[in-house]
Amino acid sequence: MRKFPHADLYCLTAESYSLGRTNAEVVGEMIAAGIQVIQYREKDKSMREKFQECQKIRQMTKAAGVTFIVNDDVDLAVMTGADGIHVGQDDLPVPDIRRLVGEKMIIGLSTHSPEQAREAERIGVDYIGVGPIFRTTTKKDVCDPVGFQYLEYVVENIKIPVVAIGGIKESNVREISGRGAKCIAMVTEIVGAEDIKQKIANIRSRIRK
Ligand code: 3NM
Repeated sequence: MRKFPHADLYCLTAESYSLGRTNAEVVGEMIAAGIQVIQYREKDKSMREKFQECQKIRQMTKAAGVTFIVNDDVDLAVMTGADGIHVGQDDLPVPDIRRLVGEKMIIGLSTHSPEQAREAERIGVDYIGVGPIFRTTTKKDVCDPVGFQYLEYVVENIKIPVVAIGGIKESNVREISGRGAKCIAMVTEIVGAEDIKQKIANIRSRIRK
């Protein structure tokens, strides 16, 4: 079985929310805080820039033993030796991506309904994103919040790993972990924190209490 690591938090990059820091700088802070899964997600850069950033972040994550996942761009994931690729419902079909990337690469899929979650399991996705739990403006064209009902459905019925995402903050994270989500993803709450290490420590103390 392909390995999506056990991880309490799943961090994503977004330079425009990072208070002037580069994606690589932010990733360095995340690694220093002990984050185990990092996704490169960057909507506003050229392919060449993204390639160069992913090469650097791949080096950093590899040295630290951190799982590195690339959003959307299968070519970028393959060419930089990422551990995984994350796609959405309107991206290339997962079985076709699987043929291209082979059995070892992790494939993650964003899902927004029980039907999509069951289909993800059927076609061999390694983990699903479940969201948006709360309203978020970080992802453009995202659907309305799916709320707790869909989260509770996947926790009870889906066997592959689940990553809750969308509008999750230090202030509401316990509502998510308390409903059985083992892995929680945040973008702006973490990249937009002045002190990323302290923010991650605060979030963890909320999850574990
Ligand atoms: N995917 P923030 S919501 C990247 O529902 C992403 O699939 C979502 O950003 C989904 O933590 C989202 O800043 C953005 O709300 C989450």
